[in-house]
Amino acid sequence: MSFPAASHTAPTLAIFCKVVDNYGDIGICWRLARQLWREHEVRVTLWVDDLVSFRRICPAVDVAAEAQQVDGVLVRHWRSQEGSFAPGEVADIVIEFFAVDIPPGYVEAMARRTPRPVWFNLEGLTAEEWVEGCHRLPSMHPRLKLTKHFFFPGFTAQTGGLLHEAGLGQERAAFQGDRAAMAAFLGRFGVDAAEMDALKVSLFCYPHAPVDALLRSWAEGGRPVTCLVPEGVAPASVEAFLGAGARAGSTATRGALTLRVLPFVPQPDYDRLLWACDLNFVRGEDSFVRAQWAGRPFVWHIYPQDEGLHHKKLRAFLGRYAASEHGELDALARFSLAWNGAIDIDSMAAAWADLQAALPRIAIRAEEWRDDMLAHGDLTTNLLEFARALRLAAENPV
Ligand code: TRH
Repeated sequence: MSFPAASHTAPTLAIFCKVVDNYGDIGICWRLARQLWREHEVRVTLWVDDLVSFRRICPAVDVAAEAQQVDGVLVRHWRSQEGSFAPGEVADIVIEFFAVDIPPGYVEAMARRTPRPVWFNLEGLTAEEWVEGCHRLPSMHPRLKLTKHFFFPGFTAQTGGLLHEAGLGQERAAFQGDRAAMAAFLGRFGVDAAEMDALKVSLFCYPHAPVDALLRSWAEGGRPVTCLVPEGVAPASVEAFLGAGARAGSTATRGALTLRVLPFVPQPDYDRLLWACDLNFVRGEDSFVRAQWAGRPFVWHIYPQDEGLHHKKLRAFLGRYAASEHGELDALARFSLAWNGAIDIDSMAAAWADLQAALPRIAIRAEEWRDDMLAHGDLTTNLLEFARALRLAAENPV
């Protein structure tokens, strides 16, 4: 249970993560935790409320363990808000993910600790402009002598950037440059040699996406399509297409479309899936970002929010990614808006035909965008630099 000895005074860091009803939040926190340890030797404690969901993206997790070491990270089962903590148990840097409520006993201990920890609220990703004004803003605790700072991921230099591991680009380029490796990887899911020449599409979306219409367009289209869909995604549409229950390994071909159901794969394999496909349908936050690093065309299904707020966020992203100066990307913008129910379209087949025709141009944009995003540095390094600056400022008050 003890940490590997750190050779220097790397800080300790605690992340508090609630899984809510999907995998995205733990997906992001787990990625962040691993990178902090691997690349910065930060000793991380990841508090997480739902180990069963965690295990789906990281099979090494023991769902019965109160505390366990996984990939250099101390994972603790966050069971309740109860309990008291000693100041010595508090990390140098404390991150609440998405404004979760940290246990009050832990917050009290933060206030009693010397020096007080650097405290961040790591927010959700949005392309909206207001984020630049709120990134790094402080917020005083109403009662205790503690200040929390907002940290926003984002797509511009005035935000915290995006999570990106060192070496990811080289790994991706090597994989995408090796057709045999991609064929072997996809072969694990039953994709055969002939399908390697089809348009390979991965499909990850929320249940309300118009999947039936899209599958029909692919089946009736002129170009062979192989669609790879993780188990449990769009189950009604997938089962209707298969004409049977959908399990990992289920497959059917109708017209030009072969559909294959995949197991829910561990996170590193999900990256490979995105790298190996010609087009990726992604959702939420983490798969959305991973699709951007894949450098391949993607369609985003945004997490639905009240009062259509998600449509505003979707338009803000499309405004950056598929802006009018990239007029050739209109097909992508239109398809994405329709996929998310932000506009009505007469025909999915026509929207798909337009998108398919634009794929070569979108592929160029995907690489361009990836390079632009990398220029902002990576979120983990940006966050640590900000923590260091805050610590320095606290030690040397003006
Ligand atoms: O699970 P999501 O819908 O997450 C969402 C978002 O994070 C959203 O912002 C949040 O508010 C909401 O949950 C509650 O989609 P997302 O973000 O893409 O996360 C999925 C994770 O699962 C991501 O880390 C990739 C991973 N994954 C695998 O590891 N294997 C797989 O086979 C698949 C399909 C996904």
